Parts: sequence; structure tokens; C-alpha cells
Amino acid sequence: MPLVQNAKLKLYHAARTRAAMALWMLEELDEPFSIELLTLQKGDQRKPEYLAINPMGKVPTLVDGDTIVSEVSAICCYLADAYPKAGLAPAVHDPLRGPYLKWLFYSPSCIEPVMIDKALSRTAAPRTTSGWADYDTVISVVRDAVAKASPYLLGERFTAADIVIGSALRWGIQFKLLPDLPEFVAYVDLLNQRPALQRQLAYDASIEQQITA
Ligand SMILES: N[C@@H](CCC(=O)N[C@@H](CS)C(=O)NCC(=O)O)C(=O)O
Repeated sequence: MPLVQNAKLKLYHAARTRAAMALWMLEELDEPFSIELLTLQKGDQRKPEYLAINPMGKVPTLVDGDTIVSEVSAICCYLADAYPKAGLAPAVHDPLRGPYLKWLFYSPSCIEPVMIDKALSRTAAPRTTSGWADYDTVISVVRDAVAKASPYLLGERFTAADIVIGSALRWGIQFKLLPDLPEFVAYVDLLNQRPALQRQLAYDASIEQQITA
């Protein structure tokens, strides 16, 4: 892990959160970065100095020099474009850019809301009112895409969209909020083999040990 103190790239991170996706993304980039660890249980995310960069008081937040980005998909989108050497995004005029952006934002816009409805046993808003569809439709759309993945969503090329969609599927299956369809399991298993994801998981496991020690 190119973890370097005072690096230009800094991730505000907390273990076992959506920030894991931003950390995985940074690991894929292979650029030096530093981590500012927040302990959510202690309320670090509501301290004035953190609210100044993320007024919602949520992790993750990425700082890159003078640029501040929050929202996981926006962070992944930003990093892939700002550090193109890693090849994690199709270029703006590449025909694959459309599906890339769609999958990058499909997770927070559609998959997360239906998972949260399920987790809270909440009656879903009518699909004509909400910005997403009913659970079965949302899942079947992503299932079709994953079934066609060869091996990644956009074909041979791994992109930031795989980080966001793959993470949603991994957590959804783990917490039984998504069905463990063979297509989902095969795709998640493939992503689990990525050394960058393994480094992120090892880092989060180590900080969790420190918090609980
Ligand atoms: N829409 C945000 C969601 C971030 C989020 O909900 N983070 C949670 C952890 S998974 C958090 O910071 N919770 C602390 C709190 O709300 O106090 C994103 O995609 O980055």
C-alpha cells in the first residue's frame, strides 16, 4: 500500500463503512496517499473541522490538494479521471463511457435504496415517485449486466464501476439484502482476487482490531 504521511491525496476513512470503496479505489491507483482515520462511534464525523469539509458528517471524503470530493461514486469517478494512468475509466468520448457512468451511479441511486428498504422492512415508495424501480427490477437489471460481464462489467477492462457495483453486491449478499445468485457470487469471487481489494480488506481488519483492542 503506498500509504505516505502528508501525501497530496488524503482519504477520511472509517472501518466497516462505505469508505472501503474509496480505499479500494486508491489501492487500485497505486498513487501515494494518506489516511485520516475517523471513529464514528466517538462522533469524529460531527466535529466542526470535519463538517467543514463534509457538512453531512459522512465518510468518506477525499482531499486532493485543493480539491475536496465526497460521495463514494463521485470520489471513484474523480480519481479515475484525475489519475488516468491507472486506466480505471473509459475516456469521455469512448462509447463505453456511457455504461461506465451508468454503473458507477446505479449503485447509490438504485441498489442502495432497495437494500435499505429491505433492511428496514420498509414499504417501498411507488416506483413512479421514487428515483429507482421496485426491488426485483433493480436486481434483475444488475443481474443481466453481471451475467454478461466478461469478466468485468465493461468487458476485459476493470474499471471503477466494478469497485462500486462489486462492493454493493458483496455487502448485499453478506448481509442477506441481495439474493446470492450464481452470477453475483461468481462476479464477487472474481473481484475478491484483486490484490488491491485484499490490501483494503487487510487494512480495515487491522484498524478494527485496534478499535476493539
Ligand atoms: N452517500 C454517501 C453515504 C456515506 C455514508 O452513509 N457513510 C456512513 C458510513 S457507511 C457514515 O458516514 N455514517 C456516519 C453518520 O451518519 O454519522 C456516500 O456515498 O459516500
